[in-house]
Amino acid sequence: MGKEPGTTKFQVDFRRHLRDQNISGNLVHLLCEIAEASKYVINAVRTGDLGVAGTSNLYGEEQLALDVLSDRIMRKRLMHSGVVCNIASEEMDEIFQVTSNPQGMFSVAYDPLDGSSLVDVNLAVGTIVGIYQGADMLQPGRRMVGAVYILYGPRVSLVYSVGKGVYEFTMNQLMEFTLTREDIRMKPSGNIYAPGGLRKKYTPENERYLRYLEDKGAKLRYSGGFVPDINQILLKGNGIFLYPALTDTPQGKLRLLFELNPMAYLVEQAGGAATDGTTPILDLTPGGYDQRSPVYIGCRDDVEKAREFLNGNDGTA
Ligand code: FDP
Repeated sequence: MGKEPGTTKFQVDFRRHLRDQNISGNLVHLLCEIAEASKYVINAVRTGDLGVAGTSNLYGEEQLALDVLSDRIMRKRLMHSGVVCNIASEEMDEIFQVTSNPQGMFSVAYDPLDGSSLVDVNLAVGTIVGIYQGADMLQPGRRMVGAVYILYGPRVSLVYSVGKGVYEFTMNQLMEFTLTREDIRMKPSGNIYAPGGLRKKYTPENERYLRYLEDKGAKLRYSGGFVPDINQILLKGNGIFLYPALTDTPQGKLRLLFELNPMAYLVEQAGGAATDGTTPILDLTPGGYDQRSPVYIGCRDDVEKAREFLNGNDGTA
């Protein structure tokens, strides 16, 4: 809080903003703990060891020392928050139970360092978090009580929603998050596209959809990091990100609990949409913590168009 040197604008910090949102004190506390943890993660990203950890995660992916460290930072903070009963992380093999009494507690699913293959080339990465009331995380994402991501780019920003709109905070020189955008809204349709996965493995329906986007003049904007790619689309209010089913991986790549649900929650809150091609992402019931899903996420009309192409209703069949 207070005035930033050189400006006359009153800075609204994260905690103060949350207190005005009419949400429980426990949820305010949890969100502030997540924001605090991100300060240590960015410090690790900026100065930590870029090498491999010599371990692999649940998906058989080699873990970087930074993946392991970021995971530890997040987990410790959540464990000691006093308001979390269960923790699931993309980097852990099983659920970490903090307490067996979920009364008044939250469960948290997170990806501590998404896009970590970009760390060694100094591109933007992020942390993604989904918050559930009680002990159960294997329920449709629509039942989440909040979602957050933190983007570690040239600046550090935090975007969150607790179902009352989407807000962006940016870290200042004192490492405080101050409000930079309120009530972020997406346009009905856009002209940016971010297509994940190898294109030669796209199915004919997906290939036709991509051609449709290109023919309508959409610009390619794909960094290979889910957080910065979604951040661009969400904050510009413009465009679509897709990671479709590939011919050899029908479930695509991205994980429902750790990546898709939190982003779908934020994008829907901003007036956008997210589907797996048939069903809204937030209505999918996860079969397990490691469930993946194809995804089309962004401006409402562009997502609807993807659904039409995938279901053969695009007029070309
Ligand atoms: P990464 O493997 O670098 O961690 O799910 C992780 C992710 O990156 C996303 O951040 C990104 O959108 C996607 O994978 C990129 O996958 P492709 O390289 O197959 O496009």
